[in-house]
Parts: sequence; structure tokens; C-alpha cells
Amino acid sequence: MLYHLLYPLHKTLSVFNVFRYITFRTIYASLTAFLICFFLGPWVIRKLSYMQIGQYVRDDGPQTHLKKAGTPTMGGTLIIFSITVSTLLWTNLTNYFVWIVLFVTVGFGGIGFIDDYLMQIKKQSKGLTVRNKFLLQAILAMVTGILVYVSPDFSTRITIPFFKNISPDLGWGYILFAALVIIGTSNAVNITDGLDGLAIGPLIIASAAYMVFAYVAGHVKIANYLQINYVAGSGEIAIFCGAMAGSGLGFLWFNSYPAQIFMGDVGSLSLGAAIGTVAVITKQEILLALVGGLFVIETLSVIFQVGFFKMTNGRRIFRMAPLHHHFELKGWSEPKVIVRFWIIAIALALISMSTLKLR
Ligand code: 57M
Repeated sequence: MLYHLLYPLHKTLSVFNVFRYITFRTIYASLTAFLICFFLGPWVIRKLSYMQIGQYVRDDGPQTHLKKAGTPTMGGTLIIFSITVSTLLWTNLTNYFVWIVLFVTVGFGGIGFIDDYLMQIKKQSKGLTVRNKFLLQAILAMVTGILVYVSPDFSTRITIPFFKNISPDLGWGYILFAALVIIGTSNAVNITDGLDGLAIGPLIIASAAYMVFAYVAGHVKIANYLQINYVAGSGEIAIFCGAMAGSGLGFLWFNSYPAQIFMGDVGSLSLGAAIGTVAVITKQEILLALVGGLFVIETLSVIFQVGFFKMTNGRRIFRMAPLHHHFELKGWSEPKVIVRFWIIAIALALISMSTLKLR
């Protein structure tokens, strides 16, 4: 909005020229989203506490979690609000991809909201059934896949990290592939969101990494120089990624240990789906498994635990899945698990950035 209002003024006052630059707008989108979360956070926490939207804590998990009962949850509503406002303020609103990522963020936020609403407000202990949740996710993800597929000049080839000469063309199968990436990431982030700041930290890191990928993919000269897929218009997605990172930082202020607020499904499902969609749009889909490697590790820990449990009639690989619970039960303090997991996430993001050169 500011781009449309202020950039045209550069003809009278050259200083407004700065609104043309994606880098400038990305920085201010991050700051805007950060400040919205930072300043509205205390009010949201008070409001949620007043409405008694407090976390129910299962008693079969690590005992240290019992004291977290009643922590205000559904903080994801604040995250989505700040990302949306900041994106609307700083992006070029004629950009098709901007509307797709906003659609996904709000749409998956809606699914999470229904789930949280049933659990927190209607006090139905299980929320949405797994089947219904998956069905809603699948519908939204397929719609998103179609929206991306029909966008002008969008390539249905997938990028294989480290191998610039191998990029299979999936044709219309790309729609299904995109949907799988989006659903997978949404659920992987949800599984990871089980310790203070554990999900939002790696989400900030992944958003920052994709901010760079979106910028380079949308810049014809840099994309050609690095020999990566040029995606016209994806530069504006860097601004959205900036808003995600800024909003995440603002939320982390309150979600850091000991957390004053949790994001709820409304946060984890929407942010996961959003980063999945960004990976699809920027044509760095497979690389997401490395950028968001921590989410993959957490998800695999559940898959292996459940698989092994079923195959061996009740034996376990980990003390408890997802993996963060295993380390808690081994006696690591919660902040230790969180910070070490962040360190892994940063290292993986750095390796993923190196694929811009290593190919
Ligand atoms: C939701 N939700 C947290 C909070 C957050 C298939 C299975 C592995 C799924 C998994 C699961 O349900 N995962 C998704 C995880 C919950 O947090 C709420 O949920 C939102 C995210 N959706 O925003 O609103 C609890 O997590 C803690 N928390 C924090 N800080 C935060 O910033 O401390 C969350 C955010 C909160 C709080 O305690 O109450 C959750 O863990 O429930 N299931 C599990 O994780 C369960 N694992 C399990 O059953 N493992 C089995 C195998 C066979 C699958 C095993 O290993 O034997 C565990 N979860 C819990 N207790 N709580 C088991 C026991």
C-alpha cells in the first residue's frame, strides 16, 4: 500500500525513490511486523488470559510441562495479523504471488483456529479430528498448488539441490507435489512446536534464508549469474519473508523460555504452510528439507518411533517422540534443548545457502 501511495511521489521528491527497492521494503516490513507483535503482545496475552484461552497440558508428557498449564495460547493470531498488515503495507499489491502466500497463511491459520477454538473455547479435548484436519489442509494445499501452477510462465520443473543439470518436469503433477510440500511443512512445524521458542526460532531462520532465495530468484541478473531458476515477481516474496522473520522475532520476545504465550495450531499450521508455499514459489522446494531440516528431524523421530513401536509391540527408539521430549527426559534442561536445536537449525540453513554456489 505504501509502495503504491509513496513511490509515485518520487517524481516530485526523489527521496521516495527508495520505495522502489525490495531490499528497503523488506527491512521495513520486518521492522513493522516485529513492532506490531512487540507492542500488541502484552495486550494479546492479557486478553487471552481474560478469555481463559489457556493451554491444556497432557499429563503423559514430561512432568516439567505440567507447570505450563494455563499459559495463554492461540498467539498465532497475533503473528498472522502482523504478517498480513506488514505485507499489505510494504509489498506491491499487484503481485500475484503475494496474494497466494497471504491466502495460504490466513487459510491454514483458519484451520488451526478452528482446531484451537474447539479445544480452548468449546473445551473439546481433541479439537478437529485428524481426518477432518487433514482433509481441510489437503483442499487448501491443492487449491494453492493450482494457483501456483496457473501463474504465467511458472516452471513445473523441480530444483534438485547441488545438481543444476537435473530438474525433472512434473507437468500437472507439480500441483500434487506442491500440495505435499505445503501439507508436510505445516504438520512438521506443528509437531516441532512443543517447547518454548522451539518452532518459532527455526521458522525465523528459515524465513531469513528464503528471504535471500526469493530475492535472488526474482532478480534476473543474479538468478542468471547463479544459474538458478528465475521466477518473475518472486522478489516481492522476500518482503513477505521479512515480515515473517520480524513477526517471529516479536513473538519470540514473549514465547522465549519461560513462555508467556504459545502460538497454538493457528500459528504452527499457518507458518509451516506459508514457508512451504514460499519454497514452492521460489523453486527451492526440495531444499526446504535442509533449510527446515530441524522440522524434518522432529517429524522423522515420530515416524520412526511410531513405526518401531508398532513393529515391535511396544518397544521404543526414543524415550518419547518428538525428539525434543527425548532429550528432556534424558535430563537436559528445556532451554538447553531449545538453544541446541536452534544451533542445528542455523547450521542447516547455512549449508542450504551454500547451494547457491555449490551446484
Ligand atoms: C502438537 N503440541 C504440544 C501449543 C502449541 C503424532 C504425535 C507425535 C503428535 C504429537 C503432537 O500432538 N504434536 C502436535 C504439539 C503442546 O503445545 C500446544 O500445541 C500447539 C502446537 N500445535 O502452540 O498450543 C504442548 O507443547 C508444550 N509447548 C511448550 N512451549 C511452546 O512454545 O512448552 C508448546 C509450545 C504444550 C506445552 O507443554 O502443552 C504437545 O506436545 O502436546 N504428540 C506428541 O507430541 C506426544 N507424543 C507422543 O504421544 N509420543 C509417543 C509416540 C508413540 C508418538 C511416544 O513417543 O511414545 C507428546 N505430547 C505431550 N505429551 N504433550 C506425548 C506426551
